[in-house]
Amino acid sequence: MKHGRRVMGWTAASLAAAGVAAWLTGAPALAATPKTVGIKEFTYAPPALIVSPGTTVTWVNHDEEPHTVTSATGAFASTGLVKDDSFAQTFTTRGTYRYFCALHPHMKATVVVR
Ligand SMILES: [Cu+2]
Repeated sequence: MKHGRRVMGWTAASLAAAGVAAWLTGAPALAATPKTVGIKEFTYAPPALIVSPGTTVTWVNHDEEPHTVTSATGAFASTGLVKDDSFAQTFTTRGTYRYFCALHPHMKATVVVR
């Protein structure tokens, strides 16, 4: 646990440094980097994605089987995504967003906006 916290701190410091570098050079801020969740072998990857408010998350289905991205609270819902289909959702409010696949309800994952 202590090791994990140290790694987190290092990562945050590096991201902050990169953000300053991006600001100095006029490059787009890191917060604008698109975030993608892959769906493969009936699994969302990563299972827990942490993003900043305002981030658009894109899901891409890599399976032959159709899947959905369905909010557990009804906050958002994709249609059935066939292979190589994608679904995008922009998260503006901080919180924990659990979602699942309506076709395979054992498939579950989370987006954390903070
Ligand atoms: Cu599914």
